[in-house]
Amino acid sequence: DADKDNILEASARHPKPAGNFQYGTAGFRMKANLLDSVVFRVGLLAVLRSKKLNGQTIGLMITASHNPPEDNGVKLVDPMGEMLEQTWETHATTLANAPSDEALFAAFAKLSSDLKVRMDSPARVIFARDTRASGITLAASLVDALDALKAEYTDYKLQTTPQLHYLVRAINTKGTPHAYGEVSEKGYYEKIADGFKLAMKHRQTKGHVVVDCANGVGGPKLREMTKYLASANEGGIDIKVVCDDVVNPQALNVQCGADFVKTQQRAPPSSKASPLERCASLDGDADRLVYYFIDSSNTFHLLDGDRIATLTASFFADLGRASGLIDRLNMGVVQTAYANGASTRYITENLQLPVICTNTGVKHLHHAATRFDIGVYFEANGHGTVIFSAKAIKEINRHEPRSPAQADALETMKSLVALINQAVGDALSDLLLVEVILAHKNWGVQEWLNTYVDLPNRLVRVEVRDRGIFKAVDAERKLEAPLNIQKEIDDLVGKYSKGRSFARASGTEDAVRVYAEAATRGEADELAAKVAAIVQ
Ligand code: NG1
Ligand code: ZN
Repeated sequence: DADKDNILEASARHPKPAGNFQYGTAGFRMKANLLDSVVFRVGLLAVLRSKKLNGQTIGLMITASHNPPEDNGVKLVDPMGEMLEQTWETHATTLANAPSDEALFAAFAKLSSDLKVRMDSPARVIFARDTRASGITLAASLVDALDALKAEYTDYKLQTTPQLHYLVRAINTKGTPHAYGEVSEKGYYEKIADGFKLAMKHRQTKGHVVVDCANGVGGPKLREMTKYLASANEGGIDIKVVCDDVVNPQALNVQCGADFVKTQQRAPPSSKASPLERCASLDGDADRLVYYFIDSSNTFHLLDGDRIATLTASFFADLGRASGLIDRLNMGVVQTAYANGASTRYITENLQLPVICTNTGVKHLHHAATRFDIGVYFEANGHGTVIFSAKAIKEINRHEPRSPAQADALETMKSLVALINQAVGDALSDLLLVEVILAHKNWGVQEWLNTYVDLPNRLVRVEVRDRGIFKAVDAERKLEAPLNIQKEIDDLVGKYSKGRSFARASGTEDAVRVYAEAATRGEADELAAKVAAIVQ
């Protein structure tokens, strides 16, 4: 039939190179020169997915986030702006690995019949890319797939990953009671800026915030967003954008950005931060955010995803109490095993909120957070957000405040529902969220840091012969295979005060990661080294 001829003809222009591809935690990610056929084939799958969902719009993002400039990647976004449903990840892997054009068509036809896709349903896809040089040609490969199957599509060109998620959700909820916002980039800024302005009524940010944009798409987009925000002296915000060179594609994520700051535990070398100056870093596609500062004795302090989670959770608990809604909404925090033990303890003991620990990867955290009415989730690396249940939205909207103080807290709560990108972790939205909270608490970075003391910790990457043999259980905190390894780790951990350690195979790199924390720096390093030796 026509689809067959079109797929075969188009696929011939996108031959598959040797190698095995896998749709992992972050979609497909690799050297950009290997991605042409992968993107083409993911395009075919996006069409199937949209048809399967009766023409709801599916998103496709071309990015490799914090990875080097010569890499790229592709991932799909489901109708509500969530990550692609997990069972479909396997289908993506199947299509990507079909050895020939004929095999690709056969796999495509089998999927559409197995999944009972009605091929006469409409298909709608939107897509965007980060600033990588390879993005334009990869988008053209995608268009080839969409044209072959006569799908409707819109190219949103340069967007942050969370902006694309926003657009997908806005399109699919348009005209419904759950409408998310105007379907445009402008609509995205307006929604966030309106929430921010309302949350900042009668409040002021202290000084300015310097934002390192990893020389990625976050730079121009953050500049654009500031146009929608009032200046600091009008109750707005003073954002100083740095590391925003998007002219030289080789600069992306190099010596700057959230991943650099988190893994190196230091400021970008180009930083001119003065003591106590509020600094933040985004990653290459602006879905991760970390804060940091240097203190008066020039010591660097990182305020990572755990810190953003604790700050946010504490603020929502405050708002819950102050608005009178606390008894009607259950709140909680979702973390992974990489969260610093001190943060977990602060949440459970000081904030008296429940914590759920899940597997690594935001889709797991997001899913677990739906169990709360107000669910705060962050990975330690700075990727996360807050989500509100339908019940929470209803309670917040219908609550009758009994005092001016309740009314004020309720208004702040409502404004944050608009400000927060509930579709996915969003560095731009998270940045404003943090700024709002600091302004409300009248805190600077030092007060924020003072809430608790992080346990010294160490993360090491261990190259092993076959990471496939490492099978983790219990939210990746224990290894059930290879046999007996866990007992060795447990015995070792028992010898350290406040010791905790675990090993798991990375989902994105060919390595095992070992994490350890303990009462002192020396002990944390030693424990990590010893567990690494067991794993090796
Ligand atoms: P892996 O490689 O599976 O550890 C890393 C990050 C995750 C997550 C994914 C996706 C750490 C320890 N791991 O996963 O948090 O962000 O990449 O990008 O930071
Ligand atoms: Zn990212």
